[in-house]
Amino acid sequence: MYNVTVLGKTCSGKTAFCEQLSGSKFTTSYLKTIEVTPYYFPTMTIHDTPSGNRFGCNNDTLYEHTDLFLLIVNDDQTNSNIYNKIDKEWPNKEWILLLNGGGAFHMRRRWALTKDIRVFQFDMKTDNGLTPILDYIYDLSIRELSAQPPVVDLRLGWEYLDALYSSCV
Ligand SMILES: Nc1nc2c(ncn2[C@@H]2O[C@H](COP(=O)(O)OP(=O)(O)OP(=O)(O)O)[C@@H](O)[C@H]2O)c(=O)[nH]1
Ligand SMILES: [Mg+2]
Repeated sequence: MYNVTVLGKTCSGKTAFCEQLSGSKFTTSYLKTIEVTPYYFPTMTIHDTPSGNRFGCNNDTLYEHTDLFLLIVNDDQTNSNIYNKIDKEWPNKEWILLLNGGGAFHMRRRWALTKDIRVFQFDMKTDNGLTPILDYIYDLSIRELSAQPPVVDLRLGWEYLDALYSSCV
């Protein structure tokens, strides 16, 4: 199963994004996320995360098993603390930067370019730009599934070899 983890500051739109992907209607109401919340899809699990470290949660195991990080931002900055922290510990993970809102995000885009990170932009209120993001993530998760065939295939392979061998003797 492909593991996706959604990161970002408080009120950047992490939960709204996850809810929207699971078919919920957009709402302006806000409820702070206080624990990691999984959203299940056929080929992947997307984990919504609480922002900050208010509850002292340790997400190391989640980060370790994450195949793809989605960093959601709704402000324009030259750097990302959360990226720096995670990349230091787990370099070479796949990242995507999601720009939430209609701004130009010049600094964020430049930052992503220097890190070779793919950028998407969307606005959930208008439901604009979500489909290409979901398609892209879905393609990545499918690629992962085909790269690691189920174990049962290997077992069948051994049975086949066994039969081949005994018919030769
Ligand atoms: N107009 C507009 N509002 C948005 C968008 N995304 C999120 N919001 C609003 O921003 C507020 C916060 O969104 P959440 O998704 O709950 O934020 P969060 O990143 O999960 O916040 P924490 O759980 O505190 O970390 C909500 O009131 C949303 O309705 C968007 O794309 N457009
Ligand atoms: Mg949230």
